[in-house]
Amino acid sequence: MYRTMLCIALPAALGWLAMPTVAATLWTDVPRPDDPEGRQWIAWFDSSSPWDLHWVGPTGVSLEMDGLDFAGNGQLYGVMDQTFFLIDQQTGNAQPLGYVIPPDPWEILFDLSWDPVTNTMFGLSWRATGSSSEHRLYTIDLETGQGTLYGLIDGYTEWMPPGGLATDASGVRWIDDSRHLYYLDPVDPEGWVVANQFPIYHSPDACFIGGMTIDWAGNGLAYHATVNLDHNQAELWIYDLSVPGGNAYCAGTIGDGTSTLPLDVAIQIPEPNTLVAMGLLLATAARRRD
Ligand SMILES: [Ca+2]
Repeated sequence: MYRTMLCIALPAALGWLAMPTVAATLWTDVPRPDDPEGRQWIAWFDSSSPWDLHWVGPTGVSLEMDGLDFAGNGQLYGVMDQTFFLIDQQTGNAQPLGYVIPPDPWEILFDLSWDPVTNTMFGLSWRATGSSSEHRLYTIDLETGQGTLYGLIDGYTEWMPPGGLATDASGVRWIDDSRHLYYLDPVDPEGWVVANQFPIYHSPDACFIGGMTIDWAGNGLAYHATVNLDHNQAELWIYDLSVPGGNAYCAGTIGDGTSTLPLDVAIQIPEPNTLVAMGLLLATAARRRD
């Protein structure tokens, strides 16, 4: 509880009370503290109480997923390093489907994001060699896991990788660095994707390498799982993208905040449930027009 209060106290003064209160269900992959084998588990939580994890089951993979997202088919997918997984939502088991890119010690995938406009899974990678680094976007085949290079990100000046990739309802892709969010332009003929800094300040604390998702079918808020290095704990941050320059706050620790390493904290929302609801609404509307 002390950790949770520590997390909330400062952002509250920055506008927390003005934030919308509609909650989302978020999924993550973290080591379960009371698992004697120390395995990685799939879990879900409510965005209003991220410390209260509901355990699904162990992934069977030795390391944590770097990214998670649901596709339009209702399935949950994950990526770890270069491998793409299908994750069983009842057991937590992660089945490897294939490599997004060939195994490579210099390039790893950091997050996934389902694009609801093009119905395509995207992956964000970081390739670092010496003092230079590149950030790349791939499209990913849901059956084979194979990636196709979509574009190189330009305008992102941090050497470190962006931790999160998320797509909003209009198909705009967002990434984050340790302090800011960026929105991406569509890929240009030269294969570049320009990153534009969004004037939202993440936190006075040092946070980096997490996972990000946007509740594009619901309240439009962006949720970012991150490790706060000043507090040395895993936290959930929430951004209101409709208010430029304002409204970012910490909702609390993820689990007890102590069991998550930086690469572990990818979160996603169960978008398919909303898709089904939207489909029913559209079908009903169509019948009324007939
Ligand atoms: Ca994501």
